[in-house]
Amino acid sequence: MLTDNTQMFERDDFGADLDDQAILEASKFDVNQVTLKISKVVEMSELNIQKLFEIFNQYKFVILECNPLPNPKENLLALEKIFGSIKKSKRSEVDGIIPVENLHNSSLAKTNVSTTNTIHLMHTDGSAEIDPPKIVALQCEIPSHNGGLSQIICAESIYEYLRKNHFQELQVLFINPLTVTRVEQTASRPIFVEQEGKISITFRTIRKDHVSIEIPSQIKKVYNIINNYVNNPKNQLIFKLKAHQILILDNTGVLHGRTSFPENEFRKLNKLWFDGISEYSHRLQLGFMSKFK
Ligand SMILES: O=C(O)CCC(=O)C(=O)O
Ligand SMILES: [Fe+2]
Repeated sequence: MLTDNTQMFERDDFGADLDDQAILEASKFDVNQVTLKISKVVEMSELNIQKLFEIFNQYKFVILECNPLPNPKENLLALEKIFGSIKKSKRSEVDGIIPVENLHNSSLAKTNVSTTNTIHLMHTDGSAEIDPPKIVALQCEIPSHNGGLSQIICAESIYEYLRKNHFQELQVLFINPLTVTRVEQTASRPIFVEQEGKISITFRTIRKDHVSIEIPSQIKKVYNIINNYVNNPKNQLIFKLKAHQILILDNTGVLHGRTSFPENEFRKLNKLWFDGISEYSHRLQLGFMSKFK
């Protein structure tokens, strides 16, 4: 079983040869139920803000579909009012936006899978940061024609899978930390953390890139179980982001990834991180409730 799944994502690693239609159909996910159409973020009505939170709190992600703007980044930046202060990463531009596009053979593409056309395996953002972003927004400016599909899996479904099938291992996950190191940044925390009855996740799939992950021997087995579970397309919600859509994720409540796309296709996303602290914080439900209390 381990080998099957590994082959599945390694095949994708060598080019976008997975059949998009087959993947989308296997996922059987109707993206319309998480999509909210608005004109522009700064003009969102209270009713639409209410709908945004309803979808976000139920699914742990939402897709905002905006009318085209001459400068689409305006919509992305305006989300700060709802999702809290912008958090910068090492790759952020002055406004905080992190460009996500294939940089081919540049030195950045060698250290950052985000700026390649290869598969971005399931992860939470900022796992090497001491304080990872609570919210991640990915705005699609130009989708690729083939591949480049967005993949999501809820932390709660991983937890439920482990609770039913690997109960002992689930317990050790809360105690033993993963240490994730990227260039000069490093952070250590357990995959699942419980605080005041709420559970959050941090996870990164191991691959041959510049992020190193130290896994204590006590959780090696369960780490591999999670790795295989989350990278199996059958367990993922899969869809294609369109131009003018912004995918907004609870970075403590879901893992995300994207399939590969052809080297000769141009695909462009803008990414922005938020800290979740805003006048709307009390309406945001991050992570998921523990079933044990
Ligand atoms: O390219 C995408 O769709 C997602 C990219 C991503 O997850 C990232 O840059 O962290
Ligand atoms: Fe990401």
